[in-house]
Amino acid sequence: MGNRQFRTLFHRSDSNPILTAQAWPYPANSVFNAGAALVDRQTLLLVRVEDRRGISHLTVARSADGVGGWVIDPHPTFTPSPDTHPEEVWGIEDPRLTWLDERQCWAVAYTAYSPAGPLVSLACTKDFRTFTRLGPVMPPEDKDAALFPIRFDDRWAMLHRPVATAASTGVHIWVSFSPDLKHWGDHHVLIPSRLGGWWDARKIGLSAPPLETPDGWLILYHGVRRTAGGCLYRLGLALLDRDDPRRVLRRSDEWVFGPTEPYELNGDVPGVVFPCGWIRDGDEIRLYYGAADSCVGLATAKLSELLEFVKTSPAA
Ligand code: BMA
Repeated sequence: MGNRQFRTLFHRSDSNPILTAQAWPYPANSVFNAGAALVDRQTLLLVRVEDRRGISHLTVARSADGVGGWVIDPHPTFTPSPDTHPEEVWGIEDPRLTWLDERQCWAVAYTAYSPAGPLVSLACTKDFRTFTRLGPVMPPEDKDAALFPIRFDDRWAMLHRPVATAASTGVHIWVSFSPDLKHWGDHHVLIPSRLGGWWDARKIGLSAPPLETPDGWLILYHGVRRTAGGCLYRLGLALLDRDDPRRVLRRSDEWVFGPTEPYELNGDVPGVVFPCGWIRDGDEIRLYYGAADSCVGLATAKLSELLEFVKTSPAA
């Protein structure tokens, strides 16, 4: 008899959900889909906060151990600026954070919700107090973007997820390049969504930013399964070539993390786990994810186990 269990790579924190709207210092409908960074040896989450209008902004929460004792900014930290950036009139959402050593700043790739649809915007910050906008970098509809921390042959690279409305086989993760973070081109489909009954059929998108490892760039992405009971958001892994992020080396067939707990199955959007950030601490990975578009959960994994799993996944 073989092993009758699927392998568990990610382990939920006993403290879940670690951040909720009830614990927020000001009125919030929901707090979810947080970007993550290690800043001054503290874990910093840039949390998406949705108000009762339905408009989102981003607020910083800090913790010494990344699990509890969160100190949350008493007011919204990074807010939409529709007067100067009309594309943000319906809010800013789902930030992914990347440290750019060359510029000595954190890049924030976020979704600006414009009347023409969601699009990708970039901003930079050194202190998570003031943010300098680079403005919109991808037209609608496009979201789920993150920068790589380094240049490849002198060019910055970004993963993102455009949506083509014409008869298409689904929406895929793309990679694009830029000399200056402002002008983007040389667009390639990188990870296509699958078809039919697959867990990641027709709609996928990047989750946390690409993580550099000796084996290549570890990619965590979400796949959306449409069911009669609604959509299920689950996570899979892929590995990109370290020197050429246009090359997918491996891609997991099976999803590795999905909604099972009450706080993931009940909320504004049931059946969703949606990470926007992870933090590496030695061999430990701490994954921060939005649960049911309502609260923030934490799951941990061993990087060595994730790599072992993805390296034994099919060649892409
Ligand atoms: C996606 C994004 C996320 C959200 C998810 C589930 O399209 O809009 O912000 O968490 O849907 O509702």
